[in-house]
Amino acid sequence: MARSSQTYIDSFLKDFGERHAAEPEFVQSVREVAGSLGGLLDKHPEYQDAAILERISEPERLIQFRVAWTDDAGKVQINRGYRVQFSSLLGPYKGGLRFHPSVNRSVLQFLGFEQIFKNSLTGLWLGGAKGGADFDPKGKSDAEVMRFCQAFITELANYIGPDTDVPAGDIGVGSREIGYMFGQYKKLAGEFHGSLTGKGVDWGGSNLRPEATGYGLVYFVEAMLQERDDSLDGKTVAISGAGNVAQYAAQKALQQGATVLTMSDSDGTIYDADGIDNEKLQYIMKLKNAERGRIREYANKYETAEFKEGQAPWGVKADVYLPCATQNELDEAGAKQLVVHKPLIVAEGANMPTTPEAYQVLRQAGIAFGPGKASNAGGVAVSGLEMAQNSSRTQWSHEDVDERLQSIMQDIHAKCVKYGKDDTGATDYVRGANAAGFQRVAQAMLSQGIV
Ligand code: NDP
Ligand code: 2IT
Repeated sequence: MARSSQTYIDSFLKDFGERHAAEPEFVQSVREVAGSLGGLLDKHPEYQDAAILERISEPERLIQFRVAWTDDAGKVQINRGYRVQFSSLLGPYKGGLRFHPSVNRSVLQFLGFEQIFKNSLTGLWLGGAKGGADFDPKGKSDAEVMRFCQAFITELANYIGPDTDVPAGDIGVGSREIGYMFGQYKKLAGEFHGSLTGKGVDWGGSNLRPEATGYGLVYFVEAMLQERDDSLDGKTVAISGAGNVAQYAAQKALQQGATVLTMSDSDGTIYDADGIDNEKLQYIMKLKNAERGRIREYANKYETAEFKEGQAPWGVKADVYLPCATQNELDEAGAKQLVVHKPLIVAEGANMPTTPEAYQVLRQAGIAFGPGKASNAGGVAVSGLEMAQNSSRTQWSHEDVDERLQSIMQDIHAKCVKYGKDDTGATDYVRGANAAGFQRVAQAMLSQGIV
């Protein structure tokens, strides 16, 4: 006999929190999802009986391995590598690889858990996974990065494949790293197939994969604005981060007629009151992607800009905020700074950049909030399209992929509205995204039996 949903969720979260006391990010992400499911579990008592929540919050497999490599000075270096194969309910395990010193089991389990529901929302056949290593690419030579990537993928190679598990990029893993890993993987496998996404467009990659997360984020924001008969045209946008997601979010925001005021990295924020236009964005792309420089250099080049050392962009007044750097970068203090500017929207390009306390501040201020598993799903969606193109040995045009991406983001937005609309007619995008993503997973789990 099922208990009341809320009692059940509370008791589940209490047990989960105790079992994972040393994994705060993982607990945070599970809390966020489970906390949204009251209404859905009321309607589906069978989910409780089948222990869907208990099963889906336990990774199917967690692989940890040693990565040994040699630096340019000939010194032996050791890093810890991981792959969390979280759920294969909806397709091959799918999710990025992160190379950053902060990588650990907690961070990767949170990211893998998020990925299950994000991938579910895309409507594609994608399971959920995440992986990476506590390797810091900053300050490493190209040759060192190549040797590390080769050592890393040599260990992971036995566990991945086009129908098994398909990694891609994330923080610290871009086209350079995917190239080195693909080269080594292909040599080991003796076959050329789509076992990684984010490949170069001339050697198996999809058009628009580099742009997809940032562009998808802006398409999602446009859909949110359209709900209130508004658009990005003429709006000001503050972006955090200066990496892959931030760069292409900025590019698409400019195309939509917005003014981009900020970008940042872990040293601080550049604020350009005149706006970061296309030419200035090209400079940032070259600075970050080719020269691997720091965002502060922008303020040396452009007099209109100010570098705010050690600060995030939340103190700058804007209509739309797009956190695109990392988890928990928008905290309660940041949210309090931000709400003073009475923005329309905060939408997450990064995974879980908003702390639960910050989210409450935004919610109480009535700011529309796009949660990452919905708003940043464009990247993995185009990865899914890359897999489809690889399987059929074809390549779709830029326009074709863009059309599909727009349609997927609008579809995700519609699901959030369908599952998240409350009695007042307002949409709770967090509840909508979690309930819609969870339901597809839960139905698959019921159908596939206890395995
Ligand atoms: P990149 O490595 O290209 O860029 C990361 C950016 O975030 C850099 O500007 C980096 O600054 C900043 N950053 C990283 N860690 C921190 C930190 N601890 N504090 C402050 N700034 C930090 O990564 P992506 O753009 O690919 O990823 C950004 C976010 O988007 C991540 O949360 C990722 O999980 C998420 N995401 C990425 C997708 C993708 O397709 N790439 C898809 C969906 C989500 P610095 O150089 O100083 O470290
Ligand atoms: O967080 C994410 O969705 C990603 N890093 C992209 C994953 C993917 O497989 O393209």
